[in-house]
Amino acid sequence: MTRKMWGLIPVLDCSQLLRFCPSQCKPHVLRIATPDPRVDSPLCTMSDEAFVTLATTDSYAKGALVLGQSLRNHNTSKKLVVLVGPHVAEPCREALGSIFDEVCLVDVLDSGDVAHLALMKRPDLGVTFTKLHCWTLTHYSKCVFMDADTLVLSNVDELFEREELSAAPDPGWPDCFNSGVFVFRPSNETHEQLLTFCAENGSFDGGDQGVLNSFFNTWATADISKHLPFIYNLSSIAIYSYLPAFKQYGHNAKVVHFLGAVKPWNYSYDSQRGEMKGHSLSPGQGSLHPDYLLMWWQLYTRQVLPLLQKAFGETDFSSGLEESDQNGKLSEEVSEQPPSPSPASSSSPPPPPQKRSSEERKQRWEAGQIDYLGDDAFANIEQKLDSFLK
Ligand SMILES: [Mn+2]
Repeated sequence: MTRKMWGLIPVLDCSQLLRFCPSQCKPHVLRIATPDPRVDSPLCTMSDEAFVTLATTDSYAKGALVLGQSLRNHNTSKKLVVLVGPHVAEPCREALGSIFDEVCLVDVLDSGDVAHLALMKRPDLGVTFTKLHCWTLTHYSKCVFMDADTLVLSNVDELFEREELSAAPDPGWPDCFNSGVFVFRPSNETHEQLLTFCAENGSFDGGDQGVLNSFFNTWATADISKHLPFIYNLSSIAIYSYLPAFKQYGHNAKVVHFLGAVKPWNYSYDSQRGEMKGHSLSPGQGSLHPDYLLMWWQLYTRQVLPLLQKAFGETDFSSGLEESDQNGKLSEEVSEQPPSPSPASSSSPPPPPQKRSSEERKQRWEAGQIDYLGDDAFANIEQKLDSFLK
């Protein structure tokens, strides 16, 4: 019912946005989508609670689109808000506008206030300051922030029963919370305190997680109800570091977090074969669970890509898709291979993948060179694990 309303939200283009004078902009966030048509409409879901995410680049915008759509697919009753940085292209914002209730442009450089001053002092923390802007969404009483590299597997509206600041433990240092998913209460006062704190103390990890853990520094010990179960922020890193626990509890997972340097959108996908292509990876860098990765790509190709194609129109953009030609051979893969020595060999089938001995595989695994899409695919690991557990 509410979905029909999205078409009514006017999305302003860049020139329209420029008419907003930054110095007159009292709120820290420019709301691109005007709320008026919704407020007056009886069809509108009245919710003063929202899921909030952040996209600072076009790649992260893809992540935000997938996350937003996954929340819609699981029938959230909450509003969806995306904060976008100034570098996100107009067509991406337009696509975001068809999934999110609000697309808010955050330009810390233009905010002319505490945020700007903080940025002058700590220019390295630009993205962090952009994320902290979520505290200025004071037209909501409570929000759940979710990183654009998360994916929702079931309805998670119950998170709104929690208080600020609720979050799940970080898999790397469980006395810290992971800032990929957290419950917070928007407040201009908290926002200013956070910025001042940030400008004065910096961030011990260079990002928002360091700042937030230093600021909400009693999280580990004060109130267990603020510890979200790990199933609300399951990272692939944790899956591989404690597989038996994943086998025991993994099926309850509600939110997957693609932590780490390699994100789902850094892979490419053959939609005809329904396969991931991991060749953009250097070995050992990635640690994404193939099943969740596939889920991300399926949602992206079915529900997000059409929106991007519509918004970009004739303009080229990187879809991340690879097309198989009639022979079922990947065109992009072919172009990456060295030229064939003779025309005859180019039509012969590709050689079977090299079989590694189990000792060699073990060595590669221990050296961090894990073949997540091949020998070390989750199905194979699970099989091995089953043989131990039986
Ligand atoms: Mn993240």
